[in-house]
Amino acid sequence: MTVKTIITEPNKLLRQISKPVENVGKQEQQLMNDMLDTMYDANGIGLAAIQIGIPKRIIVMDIGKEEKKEPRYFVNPVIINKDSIKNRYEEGCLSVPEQFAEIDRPSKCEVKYLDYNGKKQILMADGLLATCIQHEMDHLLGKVFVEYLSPLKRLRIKGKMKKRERSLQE
Ligand code: GNR
Ligand code: NI
Repeated sequence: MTVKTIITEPNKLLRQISKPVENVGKQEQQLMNDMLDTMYDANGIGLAAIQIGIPKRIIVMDIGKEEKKEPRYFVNPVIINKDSIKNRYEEGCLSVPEQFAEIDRPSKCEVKYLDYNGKKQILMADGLLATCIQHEMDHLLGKVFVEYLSPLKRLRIKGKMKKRERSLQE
């Protein structure tokens, strides 16, 4: 169990496409443990492996209340169905620290994946869970939520990120 460094924008690794995992073994479980530690440490509700620099199709998530942990693990997730109705959420990303924006995504999605033990699962997600799964799956395709924004909004976030970077270096 180790807290890893989360990669932040701008970094080419975040554009990399993650590869499916061949089997869920000790190494993958170790990675999932580290990802969960890293996510909890950063107070996030989800994390994709690429955010700690590993281009594997693995996601961890916990949208539960702080008191009781409800970790979820998704290996090789595939969305098999999504609602045509959209839902708007104010999203943030641990790779774009302290920046938030409203994003529309399908309000529900059905996802098939392998769990922590390599067992096949199907989940019908809605609400924040559906939003978070889609946000994480974008990371697996090298996509970050700011790419949904207008060029102007993106530019503003870029500027704020630079400013934040400078203030942290002082
Ligand atoms: O911690 C996170 N919160 C969040 C809030 C709304 C929509 C998506 C997210 S995911 C984010 C963690 C993260 O960056 N995962 O990739
Ligand atoms: Ni993110």
